[in-house]
Amino acid sequence: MEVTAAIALGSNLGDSAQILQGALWALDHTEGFKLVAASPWYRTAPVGPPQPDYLNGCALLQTALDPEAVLSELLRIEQQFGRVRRERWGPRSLDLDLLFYGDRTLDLPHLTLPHPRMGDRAFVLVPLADIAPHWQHPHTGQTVAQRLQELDCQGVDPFNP
Ligand code: A4P
Ligand code: MG
Repeated sequence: MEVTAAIALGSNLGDSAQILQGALWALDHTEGFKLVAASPWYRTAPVGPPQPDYLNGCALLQTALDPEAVLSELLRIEQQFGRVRRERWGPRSLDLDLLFYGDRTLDLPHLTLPHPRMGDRAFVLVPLADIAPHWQHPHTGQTVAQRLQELDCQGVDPFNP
């Protein structure tokens, strides 16, 4: 059965606009994924240690792969775009997070669904609201649009190349 999954894309090292565009292309051309929506890009102030601004966006996929297989494809694409893991929350050429997989909840050592920090982050919820405003969080019952109204969206600005 096909499920709709949401991916958060982020980059703040290298030519971020080109990297994110390439990552979207890779998602669309991954066996087992069908890219069904992509948000505009946003320029966002960094959360965490001081580092350059990010470009962030979100995409929706339809897939019959299970959540762990989706995550391994995301890690493969990150590596393809030169991701080198250094410090947690540090700068990265490409970060792909699995935000949700339908309304599935999961708590494995390497995969938590929905993504545990998505609800606190305007840089995730602003683009997600462009493509999935009515998705409902399985724990809180809030939609993306409802949660976004409670967040401060300063530092998340439309990106015009
Ligand atoms: N993992 C568990 N659950 C998931 C999931 N739902 N999706 C595990 C993706 N990965 C998940 O991730 C570490 C491990 O988390 C993965 O190997 C996977 O098994 P990582 O990408 O190596 O580490 P990270 O991204 O540095 O850490 P983390 O905790 O994922 O950081 P975040 O939460 O992604 O934050 N500021 C702005 N403005 N924009 C950003 O995009 N991003 C971060 C990173 C910090 N500040 C930012 C941004
Ligand atoms: Mg990550």
